[in-house]
Parts: sequence; C-alpha cells; structure tokens
Amino acid sequence: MSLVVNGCTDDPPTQGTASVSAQATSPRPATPTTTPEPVRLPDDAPTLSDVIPAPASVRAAEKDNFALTKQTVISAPDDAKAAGDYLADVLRPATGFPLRVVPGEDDAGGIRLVLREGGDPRDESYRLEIARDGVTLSAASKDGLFAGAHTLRQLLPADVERGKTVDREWVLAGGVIEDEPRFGYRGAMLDVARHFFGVDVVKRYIDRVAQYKINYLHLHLADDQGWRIEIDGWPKLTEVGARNEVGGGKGGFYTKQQYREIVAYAASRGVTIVPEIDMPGHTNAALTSYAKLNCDGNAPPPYTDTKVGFSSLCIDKKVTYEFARDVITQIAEMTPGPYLHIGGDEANSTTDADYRKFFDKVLPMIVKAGKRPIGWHEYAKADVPRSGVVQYWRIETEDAPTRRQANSGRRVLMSPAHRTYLDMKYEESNPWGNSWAGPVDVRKAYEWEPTNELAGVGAGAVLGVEAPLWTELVTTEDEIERMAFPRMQAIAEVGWSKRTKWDDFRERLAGQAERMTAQGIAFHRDTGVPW
Ligand code: NGO
Repeated sequence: MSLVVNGCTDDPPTQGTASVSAQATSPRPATPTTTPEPVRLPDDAPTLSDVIPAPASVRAAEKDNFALTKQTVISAPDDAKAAGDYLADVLRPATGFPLRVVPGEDDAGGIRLVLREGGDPRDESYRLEIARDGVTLSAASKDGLFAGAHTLRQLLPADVERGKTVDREWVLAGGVIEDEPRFGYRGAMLDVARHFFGVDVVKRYIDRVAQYKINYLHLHLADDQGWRIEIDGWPKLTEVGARNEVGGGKGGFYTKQQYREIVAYAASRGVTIVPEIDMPGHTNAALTSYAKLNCDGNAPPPYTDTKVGFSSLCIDKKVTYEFARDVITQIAEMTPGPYLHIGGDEANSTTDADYRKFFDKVLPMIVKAGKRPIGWHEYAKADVPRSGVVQYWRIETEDAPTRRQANSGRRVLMSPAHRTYLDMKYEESNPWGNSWAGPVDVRKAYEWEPTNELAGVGAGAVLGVEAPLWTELVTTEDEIERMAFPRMQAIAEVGWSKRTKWDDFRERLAGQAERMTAQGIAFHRDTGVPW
C-alpha cells in the first residue's frame, strides 16, 4: 500500500482526528465464507487519487478492488438511509443492478454505510474502505455519509452517469480514503430572479453541484426584475411581481409546495437550501406589486433592464415591516436549513441612516424566526446579530465594516467576484458573460486562498466559499452549465481540500470531461485544462 495525500506521496494526513478515530471504531464487513478473487480495474476506472475535490488522505490497495454485481446490496440502517438511497439512485440506472437498500447488516459483502453513534452532526469527515469482500463507508454524521457517497459515485467509471443501462464491469479501486472538509460551507448560488428557472432545472443543478461536495445552494429569490416565491397574504407578488424577467420574458415563480419540493430534493443529495430575499434595495418587483410599499404610494412599472441600485422599500412605513415579517417568517417556516439571506447589497437609493434603521428592525425578525441571517457585505454597516454571516462579494482586498464584523466574531462567507462569480467571462474574448470583475478562468477560480483574500479576515473568521451565478445574461440551462462548469469544481476544491495544486487539479479536472459529458453537462472547455 502506498500513502498518497492530495497527490503528494508520504505527506501526513492534512487533518483528521475524526477520521482516524473512524478507523478505530468502524466495524469491518462481516467475513464472507470465501474471500473473492482479486478483480482487475478496468482501464477507464478512476483511481482513488482522481477524485474532485481532492481527499485529505488516500491509500491505494490494488488487490482490493471491489466489483459491484447484481447481488450487491447497500446496507444503511436508520439515519444512514438517506445517503444509501442517494447512492442507489445514482448507481442503478447505468448498472441496471437492483442495489437494494436494506436496514440490516449485509453478510454477503456489499456496500455498508455506518453512522457512528454520538458523532457531531456537523462533522463531515468520512472513511471509505474498499476491499475485495465489501465496501464500508463510515462517518459521524449524515452529511459525512453524503460526502463519502459523492466520493464513491466518482470512483465508478464515467459510464455510471449515462442514465441508461451500460452492460459492462463495475469495479471500484481498492484502498482507503480518509477525508474531511476544510470549510463547513461550500456554496453555489443561482439567481432565479433575473431569469426564472423551473423546479426541474434547479433539481438538476443541485444534483450537478452536490457530486463535488457543494453542500449549500443559495437561491436568489427576488430582485428588481422578478419575485419568485409565493407568500400567503401577498398574492400580487406572484400575480404581478413574478410576471417579468430581464429582457421582458414571462418570468415565473415557485409555489410553496414547489419550494418545499426543491428543499426536499436538495436534502436527498446532502444539500441545504439558503433562500434569499434581497432588501431593502433590489426590490422593484415587490414595489411594482404593491403601491403601498412605496413612500409615495405609487407603484413603479416593471423593470426588465439590468441596472442596479435604484429601488428601495419605504423605510418609514409600518407596512414595510409587516411585509418583511410575513416574508421572513413564511420562508423560515419552509426552510429547514440554518440560514436566511436578506440581501442588503447596493441599496444606493437608501441613506446610511435609513439602511441601519431598516436592518435594526429586520435582522431581529430573522433571529426570532430561528435562522442565522446572511447578508451581502454591505450589511456589515448594520448591527449584525452574533449568529450573522457576512458574504463578501467585491474585488477589493480591504473592507473596513467586514473586517470589524470579523473582529467581533461574525463569520464571513467568501465570494470575491474576481474568483467566484460564475457570471463573469472565462476569457476576455468570450462572447458570453459579465466583465466588471474581469475574466475568471478556471485557474483564477482555483488559485486563491480564502483566508488571505480580505485584510483582517483570516482563518478564524472564514465560514467557507460560495460561487454565485447571476443570470442577467443567462437564459437557458445550457448557459447555466457553461458558466458554472468547470469553475464549480475549482471552487468546490478550494472549499473542501486543504492543500491544492493547480498542476494536479487541472489533470484531475480533465478526467471529469467524460463524466460531465455523460451527464449531459454543457461545460466550457477552458483552455488551461488538458481536456
Ligand atoms: C453584484 C450585484 C448583483 C449583480 C452582480 C453581477 C451583488 C452582490 N450584487 O453582486 O445584483 O447581478 O453583481 O455580477
């Protein structure tokens, strides 16, 4: 067995008391009566070191390759069932195997999911052991099992992503992966306000990002051009405010039931939804829907252009806070995750005093609804609650209010636009994409250090990273995919893996081409990657 850590032979594991203790406690698969003969790894099967994001520690054991067969069962007791179902779901179509998910022990040697008792639910570390007589995935939490399941998915040949039966061998490379994330928050954001995307598109996006261990999907649910979520007592938000988008298309919205469906689908992939309603600016769609939300009592016309910073809720009207309370409590009620995003960016037509007044009233509503507020970093000027998170999105390396919040214990989510904005062009010469933050090719999205990007916001303050996809210029699912992939893999690895090297990453990324193609992802062939 050779020890390989993030591609560097003999380096010690990067972190990992949790994963080491996993080794000590995870039960071995029950010994089958005969140990199967060694199986050959097909030429197109990935090795343990091909995974994105790079695992913390990899030990290959060539004689221990494991062959999936039609008899293979997935044993997943109780709380491990969700991850077991996920695995079965993604492996069944191409293998054509039944891959039953059973609660009890699998004596015949199959894929065993083990949830260690008494583990910290936030501990995402996992241990994946692939041996000739069975596969054991153990973790301290459900999220750890999902992380391990995403790894296992990637260890099968790209054919596993074809969506229809492929008659071939299904062999996993033998050995042990011990892994854990660098940051607990690895996010993607989809702007469904500038252009609306239906439930199926969102579900596919969830599936696509989840496989790279993105664990939060932030949905930008309201902006000047459209309101995208049903709110009881405010029917015009969807009757009027949802009927638009950039360029004048018909827009759309999610019913409460559809939103819940998205939340549940995300959970079945190990992803948590973070809903955002942007306030007090970026609110033209709400202001168009209800004249009473405007200071002068006149509803402005719908907005289908792309300028920012012109709209504001009326800070001094009581109805503004009735509106905010209804929206926040109803969305919080439908959202099991810990966060509720309240926007706060580019409120250029609200004075600083009014801005603070607004958030003094609104932020406590979020806390009262049981959620941790997230705001774009402009809201660092306000009185951010102790549980609050500041999302930094600019390209400058200094922001005094964000630094102050970090110094007083608030966590910062890093989305610097010149690294993480998926709406930016890849290269100057690309016809598609925004350009205000400069081109962001895959290398630029990959080679940066989240704890070193913003002055005064170091390792202790950074909650994680998020890649936003704004959709002023994005109108179709293919365009979503072209902008997101393969920069998403870069951000996912920055968020998950501790030590990373571009030369190694680009090779592994090239290895994802066939997998993305099999999934039907219309990814961009960035010129820095040896596809
Ligand atoms: C900014 C702005 C968004 C734009 C985006 C385009 C933030 C947080 N506010 O980012 O409204 O869509 O740039 O890149």
